[in-house]
Amino acid sequence: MNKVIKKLKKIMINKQTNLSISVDFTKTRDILDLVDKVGDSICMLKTHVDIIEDFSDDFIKKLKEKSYEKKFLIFEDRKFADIGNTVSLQFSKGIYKISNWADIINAHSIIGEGIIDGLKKVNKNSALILLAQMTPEGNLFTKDYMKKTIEMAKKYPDFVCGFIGSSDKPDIQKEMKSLIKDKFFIFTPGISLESKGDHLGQTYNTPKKAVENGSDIIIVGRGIYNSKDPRKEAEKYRLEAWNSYKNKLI
Ligand code: S5P
Repeated sequence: MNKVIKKLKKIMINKQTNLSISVDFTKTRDILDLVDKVGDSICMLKTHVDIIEDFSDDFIKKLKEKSYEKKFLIFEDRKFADIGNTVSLQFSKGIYKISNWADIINAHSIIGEGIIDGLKKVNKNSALILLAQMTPEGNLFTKDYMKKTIEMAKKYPDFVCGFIGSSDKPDIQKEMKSLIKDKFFIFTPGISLESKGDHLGQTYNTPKKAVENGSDIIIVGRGIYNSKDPRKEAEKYRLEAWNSYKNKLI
């Protein structure tokens, strides 16, 4: 089993959570404040560093410290999608130097195995999630694409830790789960207890539904960080997701 998954499982069991926050704020202060509120409820924090307006190495230092203190992993949602050589540079160089700090990254499999090789050569400590599905309405992902993505991942069991799934096409996510069993995790965004969509194509399902359809980790953004009381809301999501999931974790 992938070593990052082992780490994640340990955190999930200790903290009784399969909730990941997606913190899509553009100011570092807002991100760090949110972590203080929801850190105890999450096993993973998902970032989009390229939307941050005041990014600095000091921010990463503080975020890493909080991740050690509160015990969660950091997933940089960069969605790499280029040739192996380019992604290896995007992963390790530039302003963000993602390979220095991200426990988990993700990439599009449409490029072929070269993208996995390019990322793997940079850093053997991070783990990779491949996008096997996506949540927006009208996307071009198919069942066949999902299956081919899984075949590709199976060649890299030490590096690939799982797949992005979507509860919006539950039959595909369920089939994905049956193909990967407990060898990989399914990470599912598009989760909300209240909203059904965002008028820009996003689709939502509840934590319970996502887990019933095979999800291991639910990823929640606006449903938590835009709520009046993110600490309370995160606990609500954590409880629903964990109660649906706890008996499945082996
Ligand atoms: O298919 C996807 C894949 C991802 S990683 N659909 C998604 O929504 N995401 C990400 O999950 C997206 O980039 C965003 O950061 C988060 C969902 O945010 P929310 O506010 O809609 O919960």
